[in-house]
Amino acid sequence: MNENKMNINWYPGHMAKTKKQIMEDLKLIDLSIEVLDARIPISSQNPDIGKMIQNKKRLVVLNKSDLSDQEENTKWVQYFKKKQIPAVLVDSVTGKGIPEVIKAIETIYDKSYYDLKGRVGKSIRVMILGIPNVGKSSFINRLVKKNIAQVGNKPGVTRQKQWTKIGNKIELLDTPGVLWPKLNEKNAMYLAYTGTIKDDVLEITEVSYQLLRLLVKDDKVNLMQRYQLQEKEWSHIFSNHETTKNEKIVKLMELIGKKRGALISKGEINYERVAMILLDDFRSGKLGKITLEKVEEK
Ligand SMILES: Nc1nc2c(ncn2[C@@H]2O[C@H](COP(=O)(O)OP(=O)(O)OP(=O)(O)O)[C@@H](O)[C@H]2O)c(=O)[nH]1
Ligand SMILES: [Mg+2]
Repeated sequence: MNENKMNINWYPGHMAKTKKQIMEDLKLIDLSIEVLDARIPISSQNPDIGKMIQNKKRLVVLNKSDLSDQEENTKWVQYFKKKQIPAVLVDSVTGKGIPEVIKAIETIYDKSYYDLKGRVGKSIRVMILGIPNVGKSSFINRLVKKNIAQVGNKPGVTRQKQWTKIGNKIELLDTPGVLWPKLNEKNAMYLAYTGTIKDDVLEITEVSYQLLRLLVKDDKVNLMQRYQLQEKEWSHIFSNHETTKNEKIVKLMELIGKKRGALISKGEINYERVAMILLDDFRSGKLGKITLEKVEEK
């Protein structure tokens, strides 16, 4: 992997400014909701979040849980619970999990909190935080049940603080805080697989190749099904003692390419095309529900 390509400057020059803005906004709120990608709950988390929100209450939303493995989802909820952080599984496209989020917010801020703060009858003030593309806007739209935030858009430049009421107990700061992920080599690759790091800054054949390496280990069944691979085709590649692991993965890419007709001419494989197919299939969930970061590894 090319080192220069890995060390992407996500928000050149804006990082300090963004952080300052978030720190300002955080002063106004009671509870921060951290939106994570359920397929990569660690790599999609900002490592400084704990320090940033300090003694504020926290809630984790494991978003895109429709794309991740159900068993792993449950394990991740337990993982955060052990750290005293309530976590809720959400699919912000369909709105699954949203009622549970509202319930969780209300549970975190029970009546005693307001009595203590002398804020009886006041609303809970909430802010959404998360790295780019994790689904903050989609989640906010679901939470307030209308399209106030623009999905798929880049964070805006000018901004006015606006609070949106959710029911009669919750007030939401309508601008989410965009955090930066930690970009060590491993995290960066996970973020590339999920499409958080844009393909034009990384070599897509390399990203796809590395993803396939991972999938071969844990998700053989998904690959076999999606590309209609035969067991004997698989073992022909993987039982060959004369090829290296790298060569085996390339052979598998070629096989998938043949199955999909991703050819340049005369049977020559179009690797870039295969790479696109694999990445699209993974990101859209066509390869099945797959969690890349497992709790056991943490
Ligand atoms: N399958 C699935 N897709 C989702 C979910 N939430 C968001 N998406 C998709 O993820 C992409 C990014 O969603 P956004 O809501 O724009 O993400 P964001 O965090 O606001 O992104 P920025 O504003 O760029 O920081 C869009 O294509 C959404 O449709 C989810 O729960 N499941
Ligand atoms: Mg957004």
